[in-house]
Amino acid sequence: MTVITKARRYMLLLFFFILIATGNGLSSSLEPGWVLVWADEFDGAGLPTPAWWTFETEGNQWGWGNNEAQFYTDSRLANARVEDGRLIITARAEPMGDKEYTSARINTRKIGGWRYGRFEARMRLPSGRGIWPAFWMLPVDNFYGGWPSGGEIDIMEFFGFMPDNIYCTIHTSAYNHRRGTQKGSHLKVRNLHDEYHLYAVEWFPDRLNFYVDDEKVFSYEKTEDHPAVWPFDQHFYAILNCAVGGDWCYRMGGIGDTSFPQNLEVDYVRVYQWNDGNPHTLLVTTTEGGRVSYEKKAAYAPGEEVRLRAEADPGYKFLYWSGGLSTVHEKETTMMMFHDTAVKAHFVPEAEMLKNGDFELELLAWNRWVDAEAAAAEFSTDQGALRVDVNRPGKHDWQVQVTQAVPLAKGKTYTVSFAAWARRRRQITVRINQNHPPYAAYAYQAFTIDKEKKIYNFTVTIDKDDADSRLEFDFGEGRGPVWLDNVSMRKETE
Ligand SMILES: [Ca+2]
Ligand SMILES: [Ca+2]
Repeated sequence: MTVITKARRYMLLLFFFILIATGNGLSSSLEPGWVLVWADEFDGAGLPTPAWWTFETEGNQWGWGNNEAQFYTDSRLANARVEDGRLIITARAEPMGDKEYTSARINTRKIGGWRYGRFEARMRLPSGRGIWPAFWMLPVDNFYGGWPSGGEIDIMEFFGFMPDNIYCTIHTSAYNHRRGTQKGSHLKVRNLHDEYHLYAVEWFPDRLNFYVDDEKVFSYEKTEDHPAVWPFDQHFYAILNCAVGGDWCYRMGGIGDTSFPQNLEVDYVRVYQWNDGNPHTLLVTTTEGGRVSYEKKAAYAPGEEVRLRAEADPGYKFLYWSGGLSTVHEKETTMMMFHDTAVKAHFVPEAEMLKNGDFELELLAWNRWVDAEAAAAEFSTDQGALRVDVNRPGKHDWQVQVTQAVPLAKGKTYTVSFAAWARRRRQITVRINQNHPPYAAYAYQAFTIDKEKKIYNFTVTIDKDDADSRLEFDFGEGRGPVWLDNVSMRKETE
């Protein structure tokens, strides 16, 4: 379920007012326009609710980009448990994998994320050098590419080597810590470890305001209508974790003799949407191949729930939503009207294996990679097509590549087609290959493309089963911009 039902919401609201009435540590200054749409009060016992929370472990191999010292476990009570009305994430000094510490990192991505709203968590923080708890947000769909292009919202970060300081930060492709240009601020807060404090961000279409309790720490404004500056127009999900170590920590003297275990205690996470009191319009469109049924109205009351059901025509399948719903949302879903909203349902022919082959959703579903020691390239979308600017060609075509994962079945025939053009006549290569080392090719073909946009295709029968393979476009052998559009890969049906 993606959105809580009316009854559940009413209960939450009631609960919320009772808390205000009893003065139970809640921000008393919460403006009445905020409507609670989702919450986890952590009232149960055991693991955090599996329907809402996913344990993240895939970065254990590579240290999550910061050489972090912990091994995040999956569904292990010793590292994440709900107890006495709280979530407790525990960092422990114990070897696991090739790490010396264990901990947990959980996210709400499977709910589908939220666009705009107030996101808050009431938390009591662990302490000690090397301890790095965070409450933060990442995009559900990488429309603008991987980190940092998609954006990151750090509602609360605490670094054990900087006692009493809470950091609020945003990262985008123009402003990020890799460049040392991230935007943010910090606030001195007392009793971070003995008392609960409320950490919140209020996210509007044109600004992000960060708070600790009632105090505003930082505000980031949309100064330019460009995703490099403002990628915050997509759905984001929440993350809670307690990291240990990390590059900044090592530069500041390391983990030292901090005592373990250390607990991050979370009383609740709540998500609100802003009710501006106005009715809102809903525009529903579809691609070819299906329709959407819902109750059509000229305007919807603020907060009104609209049930949407996408239905594919014969020979087509539903792929995902875009606009007011993220691609995680099911084909039958409910949305609440807090903004004028446009939603689009995407359908493709049943035999189609690719997502976003028309680049209508920017770079969604496409992976980009450059062998940075040999070549340099930038990827963007340009008038609805993929644009690859090869600034420094490599020795090999595969040193600049765009890929999408596809499963292959032995004995099946596949047809790849695409439109391509380039500023100067050149070659590109299309490969169907392993999506894992040693990236062996099952099939490949080189194409000569020129200034004129043309459609190319090739058909191949694959002699192996491989669930983890991919379609790969290689651009590394020529300089200058290349465009790609309407990419399709279809499995021949008997
Ligand atoms: Ca609670
Ligand atoms: Ca297109």
